[in-house]
Order: sequence, then C-alpha cells, then structure tokens
Amino acid sequence: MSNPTSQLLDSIADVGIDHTRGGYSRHGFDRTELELREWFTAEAGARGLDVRPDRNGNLWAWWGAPGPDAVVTGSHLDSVPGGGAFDGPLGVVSALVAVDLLRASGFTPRRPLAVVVFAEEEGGRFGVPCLGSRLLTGAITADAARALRDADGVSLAEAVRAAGVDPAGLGADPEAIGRIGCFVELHVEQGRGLVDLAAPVGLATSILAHGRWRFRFTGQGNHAGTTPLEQRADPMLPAAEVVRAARRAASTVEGSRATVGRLVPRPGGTNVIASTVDLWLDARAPDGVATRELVERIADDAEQAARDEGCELEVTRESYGDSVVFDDGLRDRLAGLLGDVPALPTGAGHDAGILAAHVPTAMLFVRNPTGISHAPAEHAEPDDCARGSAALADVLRGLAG
Ligand code: HGY
Ligand code: MN
Ligand code: MN
Ligand code: MN
Repeated sequence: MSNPTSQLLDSIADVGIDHTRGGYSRHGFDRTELELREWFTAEAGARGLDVRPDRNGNLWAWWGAPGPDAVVTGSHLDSVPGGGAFDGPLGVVSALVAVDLLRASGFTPRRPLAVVVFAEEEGGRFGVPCLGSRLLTGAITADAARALRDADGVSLAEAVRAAGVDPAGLGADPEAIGRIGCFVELHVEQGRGLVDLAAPVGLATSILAHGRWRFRFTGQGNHAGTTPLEQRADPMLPAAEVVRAARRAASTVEGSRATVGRLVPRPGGTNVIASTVDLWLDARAPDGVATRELVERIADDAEQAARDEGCELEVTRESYGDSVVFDDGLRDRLAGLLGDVPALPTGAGHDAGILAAHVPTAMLFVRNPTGISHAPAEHAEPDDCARGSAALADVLRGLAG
C-alpha cells in the first residue's frame, strides 16, 4: 500500500539508476544529484519553504525566516556507487512529508524550522564522506576541499560551479551553525537491529570511529608474457595481501571492521603487469585508539608485502572521524515524544555525526527488513516509511511547537 512518503520516494526512483552495477549512482554535484537538487527545490517550494543554498552547496529549505535556535532536519541525496534507494533520500523525503503532516494539522512552528540536504555525504565522487557538512563545520578546510578531484580529474571547485556555488566561498560557516538549535536526521537503518527488535522506528545511540586510507603501491610495469617471475615488482601482490590483512586485523581488534571495496591497478591491461595499484581501506572501530591499532596492523603487513615484492608503498589518510555518542538529553526528549522506541548504535557514518560535535543532534532510524545497505537490496516497507515520517512530524512538533 503506497502513502505520501513512498510516493515521494517513487517520484525520484528513476534518477541516477546505475545499470552497470545495479542500484543508484548519484554523486556530489554530478548530473543526477543536480537533478535531485532541482526536485528538492521544487518540492520544498511547493510547501512554502524558502530554499537557500549555503556557501558549500548544502540546500536549506526554511519554514519561517532563518533564525537562531532553529530546529533542523534532513539528510543527503547522493549515494554510493550502485547504492540503495533509501540511504539519504528517505531522510529528505520524510522531512518533506513531516512538513505536510504538520501543516495539515494546522501547526505553526514557534522556532525557525529547516529541512537541509547535505552535499556529497557518501564521498562517492571526491573521496571525503560528509563533505558538505564537513565544509560547513570547518572539519575540512576550504583549501583542502578545493584541491579534491574526482576520478576524471574534475576539481570540486569546478563541480560546485555547476550547482551555482562560487568555489571562492567554500569554507566554514559559523553563522549557519550558530542558527541551529538542534539537528535530527531520519535514516533507513543499515542493519537488522530494528528487525530483530520488531520495531519500525528507533533512535541512534552512537557511531563508530571511522576513516579512509589510500594505499599506493608502486612497482615496475612490464609485459605479462616476457617478464620472468623473479624479475617482477608487481604491485598487485602486496595489494592482494592488504585485502586479506584487513579482514585478519579486524578479526583481532574488538568491534572493528576493515574493508577494501575499491582497488585500481594502472594502467589496467590484461597483458600488462601493473606499474601502480591504489586501494582504499575503510577502517572502523569503537574509538580512535582501536582504529589506530587496526590500521597500524594492516599497514605493517602492507609494508612487509611491498618489501617482499620490491615495491614502494605510500599510505595517505584521506578522512577520519572520531566515534560519536549522541546527546542523550535530546535523545531522551525524542523518546518522550515517541514513546517506547529502542535505541541502538550504528556502524554507518552520517552528517548527523559531523553536526553532533557542534549542536545537539539525534537520529531516527526506520526499519530495513533486509538489513542490507550500500547495495540495491536496501529496503524499507512503505508502512514503515510512513511511520518514520509520522514519528519525525511528532518530533518536530515537540521541538519547534
Ligand atoms: O560510509 C558510511 O558509513 C556512510 O554511509 N557515508
Ligand atoms: Mn551511506
Ligand atoms: Mn546515508
Ligand atoms: Mn604487444
């Protein structure tokens, strides 16, 4: 049975479909995300919200004049490569439906209320997750951001221009942060916690510490047929070792996870021994100490494997965020507004995790029956989507009423 939330999600179901990988590929300021930004601007405008992009390309839709102590909700519209339909969009769509529900009930906010769409949350194009919220809070400098390039060599500065953003203006926005009284993000759960608890909606307690490291192995490009094994310096060998070392190390560091999901040999010919291999390690753990321990173990194995094969190794940390424990005062307030809902941790990063260091922040989760995310099997039932929007409306009414 469809409802306003599932219908609104369906209305963008064709944007950014990725037929090569399945799922969606919508990335920061690319054609599909620009299309979704236009969609959001039209939908928010149709609800009488005043849509204003900030200097970093995040979109803010205001109910009432932007002002201090605002209640802010929202999420992101970009995806990972081959991602699901709910991670990000469910939070944005639910916020728009929550505004509908509040208006239909005759509600008028006593505090400014905004729906925000953060840019490039997945870091799928420029490699830094939560790029829009990191720029907003100063967690990444404007210079570091402007130096970012996508796989085609397009700089972030060039990309934001396509969204009408002046790259010279990128950077921390203390005035925008200063307007936020609290931030609540609704998100599809990326796991089976709510399924196992038989609950449609829940609250977040914490987020794992997590970061991304690039391992660049340099060997000697050569001919696959004419190069004897003892004369090779093949960077694919140590790269393959890192994939296994990541799993090995994570199985020994309590509560940690380590993944290599992206590995790029260059030049990438079938009959060519690669000259370089880049791989990216996604490492997560309950805190910074455990994350450092995890990455050091993997890097040690990588260095040994590089030496064994006569290759060079360069390890670069591309992003890192400490573990987040959400403000239990705000979470308790939401629990009071929602009644008996479970609270559970997440291993997934979110813009809420970036905002939490600056303003009282909470997250609402919606049940995902498959428990799968960052893949086409990610799902939320229409009834649970509707329950999520209604819960968000109750929260916004309680906080802004
Ligand atoms: O990678 C993450 O945890 C988030 O989905 N960006
Ligand atoms: Mn995600
Ligand atoms: Mn997300
Ligand atoms: Mn030849």
